[in-house]
Parts: sequence; structure tokens; C-alpha cells
Amino acid sequence: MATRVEKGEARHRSLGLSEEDLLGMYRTMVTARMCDEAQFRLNRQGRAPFVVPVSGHEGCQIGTAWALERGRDVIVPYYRDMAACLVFGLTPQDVFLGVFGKPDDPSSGGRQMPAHWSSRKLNIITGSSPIATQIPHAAGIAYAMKYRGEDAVVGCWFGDGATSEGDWHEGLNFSGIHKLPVIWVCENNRYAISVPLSKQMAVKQVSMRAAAYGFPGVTVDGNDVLGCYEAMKEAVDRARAGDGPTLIECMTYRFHPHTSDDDDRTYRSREEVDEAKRNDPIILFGRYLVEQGLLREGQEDEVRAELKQEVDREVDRAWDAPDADPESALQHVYAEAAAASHGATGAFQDEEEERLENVSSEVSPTLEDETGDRQ
Ligand SMILES: Cc1ncc(C[n+]2csc(CCOP(=O)(O)OP(=O)(O)O)c2C)c(N)n1
Ligand SMILES: [Mg+2]
Repeated sequence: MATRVEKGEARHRSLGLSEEDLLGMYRTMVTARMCDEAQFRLNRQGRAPFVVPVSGHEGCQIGTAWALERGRDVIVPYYRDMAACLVFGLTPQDVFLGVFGKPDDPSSGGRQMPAHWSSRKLNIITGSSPIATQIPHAAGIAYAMKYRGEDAVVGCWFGDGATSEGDWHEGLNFSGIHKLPVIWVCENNRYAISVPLSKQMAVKQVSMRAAAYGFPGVTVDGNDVLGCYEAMKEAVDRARAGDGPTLIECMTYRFHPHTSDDDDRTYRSREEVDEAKRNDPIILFGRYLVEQGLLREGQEDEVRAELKQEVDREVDRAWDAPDADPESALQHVYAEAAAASHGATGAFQDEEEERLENVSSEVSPTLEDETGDRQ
């Protein structure tokens, strides 16, 4: 039995988080880590051609995503956001269907590279591979929400490298002008592949740039899950109240190379990586849960073993799932009319057909700006 300690001024309570929330956050963090370790193993075994690691970023992704509401809000993640997507309802099974390029992969039916997360059902918006292209998408979605009077907000994540792109400036500027209900979350891991921060910007922090767009910018410790939650909750409340965007910069670190195709020994010392691992957000949050009496001393290893077993089971299920019909290779890659005759199968296909039916029966509204001019 866990020994209950006097909670007194427990930080999570003042943030309105229940014990159930805390354990849910912790288990999601560990699940993401187990998925990451499994996908790297599969890569080395030659079963997964390309993987994008999340390890090190779980704290800031889960802390921020937890403050949004599933089924109501919309998330616009980037490739490193496996953990944020798990919060929004993507499952380890979905992750590995994508890793293996299976037709039931909810993100793209195996058409996109892995880690290009997407689910219409879960309000997860797909991204393109060029960095920062999701930023104008997120601003546009937030504009549509405001225009339609929808009671929801957009959460959009990106790396520090993305903030050097023109798309980033345009999206943030537009969101500031129109006071859009969007929260911009930068996962600052100090590198854009091999390019360090000092070669990307002449200011100290990404958050300083928010001033140029007319909304608040804050920097938080990305290894402090509750700190990330707190900053995001405040930003979500602001957005829901109609007070516009916030830029949150989470200082984090990726423990693995950029992707399975990268060799980070060419640009980072092993000492630097080891130092970062000492501040592993999973270890720090596990300690907090032990202090709060929510986990027994040493129970972290049991949770890890239990979730590893679950993830390994999902890897096997995804591996055994049917492969795509070779005849369907062109579907969703070229025009629908040409692809339809190739008869793809799978859950992604069913959803896509339903979407196309809905699109053709919808009348698109004409947007007007605040002066009433048609655009
Ligand atoms: C426009 C564009 N330029 C370059 C690339 C190649 N590229 C892919 S990921 C990446 C690094 C992005 O770094 P950052 O935004 O900091 O995210 P991180 O990978 O560190 O999480 C680059 C340069 C690309 N995909 N698109
Ligand atoms: Mg980076």
C-alpha cells in the first residue's frame, strides 16, 4: 500500500488536477516512452523503416495537451508529438499501424511518412513535412472557429527551428491581429536537427517574440509537467474568454537523434545528452507522485513493466494487421477519380469515403472580415 503523506499545499490541487489526472498523465508519459523504445528497436531490426523519437519531450507535450478538452478542442501537432496525440485519444495500436504503413493507419492509411499524425474523429489535424506549414493552418482553423462562434480553441505545437520560418511569423501575426483562440506551444530542444539555437535566432528566448505580435509569451521548464500544465491552462482560459493567443515556450531536450536516420554524435557531446537525461521528466514526475503518496517507492518500475507489456502486445497486433492491397498503391496519392478504381480497403478508406460524401454535400460559407468585406 502507498503511504499517504499530508498533502497540504499540493501543487496539483491548486491547479485543479485530481489524483486520477496525475496518474493518467504519468501513465500516458510512460506509454509514449515505451512506444518510442519499441519503435527504435523495430527500426534496428529492420521492421520499421523510419521513426521519429519523442523521448525527453513527454513532459511538455502531456502537460500542455492535458489542459485542452478532447472532443471539443482541435490540436495541430508536429511530427514529434506522439505523446500529445496519445492524450487526445490516439492509441499505441494506431502509432504502430502508422510505423508499419498499414491500410488501417488512421493518419493516412499508410500513405504518409510515420509521425504525420491525423484523426478526423479525434480533432487531430494532419501536417505536411515542410517545417511550420501547420502554423497558418492552426491560425486559419482558429479564425474559422471565431467566425462561426464555436466554443473551442486550437492548440498548436512546433519546434524551435520552426520559429525561423516565414510561415511561423505569418501565422502568429495573423492570430494576434484577429485575437484568435489559439495557443502556440514551442518545444524548444535547442536544435533543429544539427543546427543549434545560436544559429537560428539572435534573441535569448522564443517567447520574447510574442511581444511583436501583441500577445503574452512565457518560457517554462519543459521537464516540469505541472508547470507546463499551469501555463497552458492559463492560456486556454484566456483563449476561451476571447482574449486571444498565447505563446508558450517549453525548454526541453530530445534524448535520441532527430530521427532514426540521424547521427547526433556529430553535433552533440555525450556529456550534454547524459546531463539532460538526469532531468528526465518521467523520473521527476514519478518522484512527485511518490512524494504525494500516489505511487509506492519503486512502483515506477512496475508501471513501466506493465505498460511495456501492453505496448509490445500492440506492436504484435499492428504487425499482424493486413497489409495494403498493392492495387491500392495510388489511392490518396493522385486524384480521387483515378484512385477510386483501384479499390483500397481499411478503416482509413471508410472514413475517407464518408468525408468525401460530406464535403460534396456541404455549402462552404463565405468568410467576411471584421469590416463586413467579403474575402
Ligand atoms: C521548410 C523545411 N526546411 C527543412 C526541413 C528539414 N527538416 C526537417 S525537421 C527539421 C528540424 C526542425 O527542428 P525543430 O523545429 O526545432 O523541431 P525538432 O525536430 O527539434 O523537434 C528540419 C530542418 C523541412 N522539413 N522543411
Ligand atoms: Mg528543435
